Amino acid sequence: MEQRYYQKEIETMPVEQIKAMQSEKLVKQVQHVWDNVPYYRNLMEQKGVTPADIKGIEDLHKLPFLTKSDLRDAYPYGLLAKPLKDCVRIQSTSGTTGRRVVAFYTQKDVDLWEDCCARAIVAVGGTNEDVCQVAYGYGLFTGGPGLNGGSHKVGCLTLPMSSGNTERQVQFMQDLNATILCCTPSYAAYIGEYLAEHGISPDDIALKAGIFGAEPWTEEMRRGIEKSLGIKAYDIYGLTETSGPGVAFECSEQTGMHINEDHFLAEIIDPDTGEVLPEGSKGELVFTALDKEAFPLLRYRTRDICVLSRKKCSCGRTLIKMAKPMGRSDDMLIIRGVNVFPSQIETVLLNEGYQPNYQIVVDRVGNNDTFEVNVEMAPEHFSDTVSALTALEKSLAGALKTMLGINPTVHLVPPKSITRSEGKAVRVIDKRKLHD
Ligand code: DLL
Repeated sequence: MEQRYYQKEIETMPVEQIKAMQSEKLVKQVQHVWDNVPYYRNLMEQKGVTPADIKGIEDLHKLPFLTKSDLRDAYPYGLLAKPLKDCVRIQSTSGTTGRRVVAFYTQKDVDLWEDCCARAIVAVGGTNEDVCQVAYGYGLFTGGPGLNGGSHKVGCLTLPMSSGNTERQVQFMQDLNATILCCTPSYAAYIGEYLAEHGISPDDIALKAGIFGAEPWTEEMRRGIEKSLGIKAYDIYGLTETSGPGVAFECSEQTGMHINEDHFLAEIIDPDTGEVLPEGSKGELVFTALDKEAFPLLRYRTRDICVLSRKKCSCGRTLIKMAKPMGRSDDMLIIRGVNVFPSQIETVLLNEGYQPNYQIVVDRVGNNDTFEVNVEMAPEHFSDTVSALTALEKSLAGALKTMLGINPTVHLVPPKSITRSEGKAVRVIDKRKLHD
């Protein structure tokens, strides 16, 4: 693919220059927060740090962390760094895990966020000749508004579909020749399934690329989506607290996401000790927003577990890359004392020829954890005999045991019996929490 960039000078800037730029911005941002956010100033004072101690990115480690619980304590205005009259927008998380985060934006914040999304669209080959179908949710969720803004900046014809109503999605996709699809990977997989069921082949649609994120997904799932939609599937990462999608985006190499380092300074820390880890280590991702005016979080702990790499990228971008996050440390299940990530289970299922339609059910009976994985059968698994089905379940349980180290009970369930998601998929039902 011919390489195009949305902001070439930044995206291909020599690393030393990016670092110098980050240092300069960090010094200013720390002063801005100190002057305007008493909550964070108080955390700095508790740690005995003042803005004078922060002379560049080498001093970043001196600053205190911010966590989700700080966001809860400070809800809704406690971390706001600009008067409300200067803010033009809020976005928010769904709050399904008990944390509702409200993020504020000035017009400049919206503008820079949309630039980040525009970089992602151009990186997958998007131009003003493209038709970009945005099937992330619109509203408080950042997916729809972020990609919508990026698509406008690139000059694509934007289809602001929002999520859901798959029949209408496919109708517009065909009638208006959509070339780029933006949605969660689980919804993309569902659209692929819908096309196959309705006898629509990937050759009947004009899609060439997809920008999928907002939840963890595996390489195996990428290959499945690419095949079912006849496209290249690219990852995009972000979180409401740091603006939304576009903190990092994938390029033609498809080996991880470039972090928009001119706006976001990334660190990897040991989640238990808070110690900063060297490049290449696996740990918790921490972000410092360098340009945000209204909601400028410093050293924000994302809980996402991943690895950073400065390996040279064939796309020419010099921005550091993050690997696909393997899940959040708070998504990690501890079953019978063993750490289990839903993404590991997904990898096994797809390798064994199943679709990524599954649900993990964990419960506690007496002092023992029960661990069940419900997986939809594929048509080739249908059999008249119970013993054939039992053999398949046993074989899949064996493959999962090899990956995880513990033995699940596998239930093969009829196709379509697991609810499809139009947004983020619900993979885990942990009944142990209900008893606590
Ligand atoms: O999910 C923002 C977004 C929208 C990103 C659209 C990409 C596309 P939140 O709802 O605040 O924001 O959830 C943020 O989702 O901390 C990760 O755990 C997870 N996440 C986001 N992108 C990815 C990804 C949006 N590409 C949380 N891979 C983050 C894995 C992701 N996990």
